[in-house]
Amino acid sequence: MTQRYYLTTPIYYVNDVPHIGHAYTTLACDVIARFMRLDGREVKFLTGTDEHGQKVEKSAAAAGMAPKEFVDRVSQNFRDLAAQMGYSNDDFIRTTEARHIRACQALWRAIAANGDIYLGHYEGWYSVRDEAFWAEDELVAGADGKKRAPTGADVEWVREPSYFFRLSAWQDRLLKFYDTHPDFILPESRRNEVVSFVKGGLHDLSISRTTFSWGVPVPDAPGHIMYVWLDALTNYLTAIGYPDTTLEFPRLWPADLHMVGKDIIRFHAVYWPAFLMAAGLEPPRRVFAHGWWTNEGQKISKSLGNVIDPLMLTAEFGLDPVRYFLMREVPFGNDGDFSRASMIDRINNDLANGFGNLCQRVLSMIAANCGGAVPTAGTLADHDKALLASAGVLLADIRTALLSQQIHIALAQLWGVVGEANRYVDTEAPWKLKKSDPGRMATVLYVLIEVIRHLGVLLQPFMPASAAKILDQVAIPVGAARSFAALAAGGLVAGTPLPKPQGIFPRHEPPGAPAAAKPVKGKPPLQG
Ligand code: ME8
Repeated sequence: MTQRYYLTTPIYYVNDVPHIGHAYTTLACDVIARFMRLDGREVKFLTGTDEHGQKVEKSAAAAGMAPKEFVDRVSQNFRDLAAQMGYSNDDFIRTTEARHIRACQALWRAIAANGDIYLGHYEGWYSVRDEAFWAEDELVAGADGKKRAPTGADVEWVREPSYFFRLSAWQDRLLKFYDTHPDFILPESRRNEVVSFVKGGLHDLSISRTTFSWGVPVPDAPGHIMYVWLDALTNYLTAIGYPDTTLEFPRLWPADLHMVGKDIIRFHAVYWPAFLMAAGLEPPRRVFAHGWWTNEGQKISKSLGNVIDPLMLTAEFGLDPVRYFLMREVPFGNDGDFSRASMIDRINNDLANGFGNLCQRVLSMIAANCGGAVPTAGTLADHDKALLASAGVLLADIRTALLSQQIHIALAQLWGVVGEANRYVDTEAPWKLKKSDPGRMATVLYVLIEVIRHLGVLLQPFMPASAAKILDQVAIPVGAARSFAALAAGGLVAGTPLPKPQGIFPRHEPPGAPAAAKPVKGKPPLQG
């Protein structure tokens, strides 16, 4: 049976404009989704928008619009971003859809049937910006002396009738679950944080509000609107048809991966598994919380005016180089800083001088010296076999890295082989063999083009368009021959005609700078 892989991004609040942070989370999922598809799995990759709650209601009022009209407009921005970034999501969920209201109410009923919901009175601090309740001892004093949430958001005292979820009763069961599922939360530092939060004791959670109306009505409780996080988290079930057991739900649940930013780990790793277990459902298999991007050392915020627009970035540097930079620059899970200098460094060093140079040297030598066709290999020496073996084990290594969301490691492994292949070109110096030993030259170039085929196939999840160009140039047709299964199935066939080589990874030159020197015809462009 085909293995399945169900992965999700957070659903984004529509009151914000999409920025690099949102693009980052979805990109990480896109890379993993593409990898899993090429690896033969049935993939469902979900993203979408979180459209209910007080925060959205307020933003709509500020824009002078009815909430529904407002969310219809701004949700489109996120849908457009996904399309413009070429993300391969299989669905885009909106929490205002009928299918979602139905799922939320079904989940509520399942939790209530288990006796984990009771009616009470909520009195305490609420932050609309965070859509979160904060305990007195979690508050901090702001610069103006006013109490604030630990996130810096304003808090207000609210008192209203409310339904509660018996979260306090789940403390031991959650701790046991973390214990028996050591990989449920990654990275480990986040897991430790969550475990110590839960060990510190859990309060029952207010899960309905009566003072606003923009949300999912609580079933059989007029005037009560579901807490927006219970509503939002349920999207992961809605999208696979819950509660309808004839749809994808029984096959795809539990989800393999919820990818989130570190800001919302508590909701995903504490509340969500408790809600699910209370409803008799399994928690997801993995919650991975990645780090936070800053811009040239500064927090990214609308008020600082330094929000990075992913589309501007890709317009300047190209989509694939931006994908590479974001996934390679920062160990996935850590915080990262966006700097133009490091972006340009990565483009010129890793892409142009590294991978680009490898392709250009090898393909132009084949074009010039092997009649523009895949060369015929003679007997392979041990070091030829060693390089082919390094390329051969890459798939397994990258798979292992991606199954624990170590995206930067996967790329480092790929580039490790790029480096190894470039060194092999230097030491074998095929341009010297042209006269002295043309048979050996053909063998060396065969080994190299076969390595490039591996690298091109494995690059697809990370840089789809660049990988496609590489594969076009080594004459691998679109389709099954580009799947991972084809890697081991067989090498390039000697004599296959190759198209005229073309540059894959151009250098980034600042506007107005002289163009890089062109390689002299017939000589390899770089030998060092
Ligand atoms: O929290 N660096 O939505 P949201 C990295 N609706 N990632 C960032 C980032 C940054 N500077 N800024 C945002 C919500 N993100 C809820 C989620 S899920 C059931 C409901 C990313 O629009 C990161 O993934 O505030 C973070 O968790 C998410 O955007 C927050 O998106």
